[in-house]
Amino acid sequence: MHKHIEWKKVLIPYEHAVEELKVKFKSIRKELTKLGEYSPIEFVTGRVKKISSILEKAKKLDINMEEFEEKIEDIAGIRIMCQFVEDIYTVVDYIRERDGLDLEIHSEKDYITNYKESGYRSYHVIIWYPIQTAMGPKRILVEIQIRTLAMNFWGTIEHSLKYKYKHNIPEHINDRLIKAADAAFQLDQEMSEIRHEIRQAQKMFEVKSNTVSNI
Ligand code: 0O2
Repeated sequence: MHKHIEWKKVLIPYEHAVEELKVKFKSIRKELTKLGEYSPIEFVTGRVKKISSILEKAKKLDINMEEFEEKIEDIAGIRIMCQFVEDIYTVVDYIRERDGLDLEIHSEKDYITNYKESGYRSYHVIIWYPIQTAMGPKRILVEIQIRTLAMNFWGTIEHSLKYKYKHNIPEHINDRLIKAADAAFQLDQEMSEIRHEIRQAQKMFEVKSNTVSNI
């Protein structure tokens, strides 16, 4: 059996990192909104991977539990949702600009150009993030997933089906899911085509609601 791991202790810095990074990305949106500018970030979520999922992944990747913290890249996960595919790349640029400042880029996975066989689309940036723990400084891996609202809709549903069927989704449902992934991406492309009109309309709506709230 593997060495005994004090999970509660091990996962504290990961929880800490998720909280900090959520605040940082949410504040980009807050700042831009306050300035009356368009935010490429629609909303941000985060989670620490469940212990059972960490163990499952370690088994799948045949990882020794001595080294799981360097090998499992998504123990801490941040998810950034965008309205348009173009916004994803703006957010990726934000992160790249911070490389060497408050984070360090470990790697990038472009599952938009190279979408997965399942139909999964998202852009992943894996970073090293420094954290100050009660025991001193520590550097941990965090996976930042950047995706559109449509990609998120699909991903969330597919994830729950995978969970329901314990990774063995029946073929007829799988076929539908692949079709749905393509349809979601087509929706993203259609929205991109009329992006300027949508943004103008949203701006007009913002001005109007600000005027109303000033009365
Ligand atoms: P949890 O704990 O349930 O949130 P893999 O070997 O396929 O697991 P890979 O290629 O190493 O993954 O992917 P990566 O970049 O490490 O990302 C893993 C995470 O990306 C997953 O977390 C999902 O959040 C997301 N993801 C990757 N592929 C898919 C997919 O086909 N469908 C969905 N819905 N999400 C995917 P977990 O493992 O689900 O973790």
